[in-house]
Amino acid sequence: MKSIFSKYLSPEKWLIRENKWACPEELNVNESVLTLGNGYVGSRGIYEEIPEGTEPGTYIAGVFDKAGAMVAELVNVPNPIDFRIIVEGEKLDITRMDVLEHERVLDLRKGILVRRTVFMDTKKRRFLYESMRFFSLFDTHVGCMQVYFKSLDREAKIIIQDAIDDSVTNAGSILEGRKRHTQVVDVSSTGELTYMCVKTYTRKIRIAYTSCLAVARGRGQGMPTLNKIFNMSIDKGETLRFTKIFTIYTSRHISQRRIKAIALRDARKAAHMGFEELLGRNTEAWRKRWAAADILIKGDEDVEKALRFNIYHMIISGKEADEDVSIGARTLSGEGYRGHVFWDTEMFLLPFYIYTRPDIARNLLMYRYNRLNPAREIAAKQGYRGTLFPWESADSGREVTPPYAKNLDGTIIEIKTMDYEHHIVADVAYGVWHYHEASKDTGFMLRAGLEIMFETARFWASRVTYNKKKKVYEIKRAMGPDEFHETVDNSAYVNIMASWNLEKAHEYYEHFSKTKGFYLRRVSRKISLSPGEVKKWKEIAGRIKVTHSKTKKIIEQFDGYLRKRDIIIKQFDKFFMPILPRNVKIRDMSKTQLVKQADVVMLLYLFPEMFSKEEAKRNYTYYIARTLHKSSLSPSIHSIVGNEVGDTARGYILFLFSLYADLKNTHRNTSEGIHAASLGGTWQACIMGFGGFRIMSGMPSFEPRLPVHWKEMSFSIKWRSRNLAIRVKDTSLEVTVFSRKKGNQLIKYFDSVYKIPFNKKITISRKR
Ligand code: IFM
Repeated sequence: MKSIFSKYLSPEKWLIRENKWACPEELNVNESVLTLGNGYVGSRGIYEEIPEGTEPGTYIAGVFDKAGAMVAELVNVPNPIDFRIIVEGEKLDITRMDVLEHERVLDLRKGILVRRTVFMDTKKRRFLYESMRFFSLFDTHVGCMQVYFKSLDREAKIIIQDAIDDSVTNAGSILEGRKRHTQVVDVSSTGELTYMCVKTYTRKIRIAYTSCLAVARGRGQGMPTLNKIFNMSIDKGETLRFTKIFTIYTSRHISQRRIKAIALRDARKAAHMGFEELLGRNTEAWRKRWAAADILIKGDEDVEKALRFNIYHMIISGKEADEDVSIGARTLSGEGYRGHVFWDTEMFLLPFYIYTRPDIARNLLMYRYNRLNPAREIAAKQGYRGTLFPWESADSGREVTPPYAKNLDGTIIEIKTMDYEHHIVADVAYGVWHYHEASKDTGFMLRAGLEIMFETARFWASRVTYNKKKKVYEIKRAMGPDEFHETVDNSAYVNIMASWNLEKAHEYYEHFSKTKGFYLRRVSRKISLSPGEVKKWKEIAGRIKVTHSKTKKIIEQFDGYLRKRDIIIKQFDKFFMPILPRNVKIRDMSKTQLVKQADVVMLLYLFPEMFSKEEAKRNYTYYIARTLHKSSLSPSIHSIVGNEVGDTARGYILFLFSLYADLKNTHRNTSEGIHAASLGGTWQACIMGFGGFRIMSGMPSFEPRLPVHWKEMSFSIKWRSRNLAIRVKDTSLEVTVFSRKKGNQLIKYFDSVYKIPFNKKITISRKR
């Protein structure tokens, strides 16, 4: 792209390109893919002129509303990216005018979106339109957009329309139709700034916008204008420059009384700084984020770039310094799943933040902690003790799973996940354990982590039933990750996770009673926990039923699974992904052994020390032949386990499928937003899968298995206040431990443990 903005762009390996204008089917997909954001706000990659069929989406972390919806949903707030040029009666519009040249580029390294389009009107006059915008990662309330407009053939009269469009609506699921969640409560202008404040209907959250538009001719000084619609004339060959700087604040963190004053004050500061300075601060913030998060792959530049795309979307989804928001299943890039938070966060996304931005990981867990009370209410309502996190969560922490949804075959079905997918309880506990194990953040455990661990264990102790005859504890009528089988008894995933949760809570209790007795007593008092109750957890944990099939020598996914109709998948699509056998209907899935997503295989991944290599291989081999991967959460986990058990070719294909989930729209629904779990799963498939990184016996352990054509992979992980720079090669591991504290770092490489001195590059080698 030869653009006025080219000078800002990073090298090609950081650029995602839209080379041709998105045809109607791709329009909304590309809007998700090219989303900009900074954790605070997400803004879909729309065309500024708002063409027909576009789905503008601006979402602010934590801003939900319920007006007209079955359940609370992420609000599509007014859109600040609305800028139109009308040339003598014809709107510059990618869907209406002839487009002679077009390109958009998302710069992953800097979080900027650049566009260059040459339009031709009905009188065959050509116009060059170039734009660039970003939502600052440094000044997270600030966004900037610059537009250059040039008349290439003749002089022309033009009308400019600039807006913060408050008429946007949530697209509405197929169930309810479009709905608007905000109403304007204040519009005014002061000095060079326009101000608009809207209020959400049910939650009454105020969202305040300021905007400052400056217009310049050629290289001239920009003149601010308060006009939203105005006429101009442009000479042949002349260029006009429009610079829009806007700010967004909500009353989530600022009192309603002060919001206007703060918004205007900061808007003035931003306007004073100007485009270049704001861009510089944004670029520097991105540089720091990438320093911790980048993964370099020698031998496959395409994969490296696609991986960066996945990481980019996680960077723009993680909010700093906010213990009250989490990340929805479609991030802040679309309205899929109404912005709700699932187990996707703790099991798929959290590891990325744990190892690159532990403060954000901690926030995500604090979001759950701050919603323990509603979760206690959910447990009590279902007749249990402790805490039962909602299957789908929004702002309040109450259950927001909608009662109906669209099934894979397009039919509308009743949803049961909220009544049975109780594994969410142990998933959150697993997240707490994972974060603590990698960070040793004792402060977090004392403030929040222990309470989560104890209340989740308490839930399971009340959820199990004792089978006197068999002398085992059972969990009846639950649902594992494989949602094809809705209410099953003794799901292996649920039972093993429950057992692990009980065991871990007991272990933490013992450990902290010895090391931090005062604090432990405080937590225990708060939740009326007695040593007797904790002892019982241990007893239950050891006797929870998990069925192993003697004939097949595998774990049975749930009671009676192996008696279901056995169907082996034999056909695959162009991505080598399984095709549903013709003679099976989606509605009959529960009668078969077909699996939707990693269930038993998920356990193999989560508990590497629990299963021998042979066991892992047997189970993987059985289940992979029956798994349809009808969830974006599935391929990455199967890739990791496949790679570990020697199914490397398929492991790599599954990795690619996860890697390109959104770039290639492989699930055909990227238009509804980026698949968050796939982002995190892809990251884990690299670091945990190919890098072979796990926590073993409390230390970082590596058993790398790189794809054959990858020469090396380099990445960093944060480990207990240290930074480990890792370079993985076929037969060696290079480690540098950056640390302020002296002392060796123990690292396991295959079967041996090495003492790595700090601040020194060490290479460990092995024979092939
Ligand atoms: O959490 C997942 C679930 O496991 C499968 N269906 C989609 C949900 C949101 O991604």
